Amino acid sequence: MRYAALGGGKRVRPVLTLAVAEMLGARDLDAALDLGCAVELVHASSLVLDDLPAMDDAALRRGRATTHRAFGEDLALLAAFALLNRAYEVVADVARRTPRRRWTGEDLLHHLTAAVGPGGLVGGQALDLAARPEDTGLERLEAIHSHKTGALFVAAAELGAMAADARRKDLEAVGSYAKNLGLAFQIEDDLLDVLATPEETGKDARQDEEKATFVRLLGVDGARQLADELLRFAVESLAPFGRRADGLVALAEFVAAPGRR
Ligand code: GRG
Repeated sequence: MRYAALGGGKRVRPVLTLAVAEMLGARDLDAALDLGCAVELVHASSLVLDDLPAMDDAALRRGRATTHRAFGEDLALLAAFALLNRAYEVVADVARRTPRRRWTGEDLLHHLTAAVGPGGLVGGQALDLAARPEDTGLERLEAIHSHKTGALFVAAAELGAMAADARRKDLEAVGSYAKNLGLAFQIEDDLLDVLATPEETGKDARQDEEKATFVRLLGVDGARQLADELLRFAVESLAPFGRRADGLVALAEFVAAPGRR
């Protein structure tokens, strides 16, 4: 579990949780940090599962052996389930110790678990496994990745908003930001798969070569354009927050950077 969760990674999702909580004036940033860590544990769990031989069969992740290559498939599976359950335990602990006016512990857990299940990571991965590149168009690709990647970004932002006891309309605004940010992030990930070296990405070369991807469908320039458009939409959702949103705008700029070499 420690190998899978602590071995590097950009920590974009927990940064999102914290930045949203801070922007919306959360008093208890420790609770927000714990919620961000719960999201990161879910993410780490999903990477272990995604790398397994039955899925992507990846050898390299974050610049070193994938968890199953280092510890065996049996322990990797157990670590993935344990990370997922630890994530839910962390959310339940936060709920137990922090009184909140608008959002209950059930709300926190519901938003995270829904992002993992059939309407989130698991559903997106199933759609991805079933997708044949030759008949996967833009709409389907967006559906795959708004589940596989976008849903956890949305949950990360919403948990940050809940930690700040945000009003529903603010929660929806940051959710819309995160949905577009998540999709743009996935497109940048696709761009890196073709433009960057394994030394730069820490992953196997051309891992997505056989898959339906935004770059395969739109080309490098078309994929960049779509990512830019999504990032513009993302930043537009932050208009109600004015300068308080500077941190989230900077996060969108960070997401746009890697595929631009
Ligand atoms: C039950 C948790 C669970 C998942 C089962 C395997 C699976 C379903 C889903 C896979 C989801 C997945 C791996 C999506 C890819 C998302 C993505 C862009 C990953 C790369 O994220 P980065 O760049 O990675 O944030 P680092 O290493 O920086 O943390």
